[in-house]
Amino acid sequence: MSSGDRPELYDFHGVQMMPAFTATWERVQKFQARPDDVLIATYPKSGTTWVSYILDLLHFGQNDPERQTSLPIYQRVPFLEMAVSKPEKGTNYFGVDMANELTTKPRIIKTHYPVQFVPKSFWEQNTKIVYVARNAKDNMVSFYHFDRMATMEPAPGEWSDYFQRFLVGKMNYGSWYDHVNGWWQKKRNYSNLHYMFFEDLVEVKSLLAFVFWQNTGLEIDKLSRFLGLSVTPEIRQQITGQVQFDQMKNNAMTNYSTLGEAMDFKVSPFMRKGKVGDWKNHFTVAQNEEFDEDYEQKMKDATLQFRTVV
Ligand code: PPS
Repeated sequence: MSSGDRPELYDFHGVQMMPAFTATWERVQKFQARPDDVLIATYPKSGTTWVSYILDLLHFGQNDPERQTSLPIYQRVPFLEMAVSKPEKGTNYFGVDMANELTTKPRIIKTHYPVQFVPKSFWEQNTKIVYVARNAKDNMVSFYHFDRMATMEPAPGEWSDYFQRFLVGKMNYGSWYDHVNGWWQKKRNYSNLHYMFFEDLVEVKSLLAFVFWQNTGLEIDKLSRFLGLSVTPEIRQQITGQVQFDQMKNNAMTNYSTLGEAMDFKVSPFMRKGKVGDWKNHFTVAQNEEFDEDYEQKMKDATLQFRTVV
């Protein structure tokens, strides 16, 4: 699975993980969440950066213009469990320290942990949590291209092997199926959890100009209500424009171009396509059939539904 200096996955409390996300486990588990923190939780490649940016703009977009031009999203929203010290690659990142050092109110913090790994103080403090899920097919494709270009990830190998690995959960952060279901179950007994979907955020362009931005805007409304923020229609429209794919792709604060050598954009950019349905360009007919059959076995909870096209 690994090649060159790419890391290996290993079993960590029953989940496939890589060392960069478990090295500070004890300290992360002791992290002291606060009632006014906001945690964004996702399976990798589900729209984390997109929703992180929306959260940041909702909270700080109006009153801190300098933040918008000088602080990359991965510094504004620390990645709690990430621990990487590779000065030769321009990377030195300890998310737990960065989260502890945040001076903003709220502190917006990112994690890819499955629900059972989340530090207990988040539950004890009744912290607001936003979970973003993306349909498995597009999630797999996005993860594949990310693993090709993110030099700190395990090497993806051939697409056909990657496809099989995804089905059995041999991915960094384990099984997509367990992740999305675990968080969905949590909603039943933890009301401060807002579960949202990548597909709902994507704009469906209509010929009628007045319905442009409708979908992103609706999701921003729902998020604002959950966060207890009142957002004017003007601000909602402004944020909707700022978080469209092309805007974020061209924004050095959101496109990860400032990260150094940890990502090789010549292989694939971080802001790659941002589409629903790109899986159709990757899945063979046979793979699609195998996937659908397997999916039916694994996704028994009919209340959790994904869209693979918009
Ligand atoms: S990470 O590394 O886990 O934090 O990645 P994450 O941010 O979760 O997911 C990256 C994918 O989200 C897409 N993206 C967007 N799509 C549409 N619109 C906007 N504004 C947007 N921002 C990020 C990004 O392009 C990755 O998906 P793919 O399919 O690879 O393009």
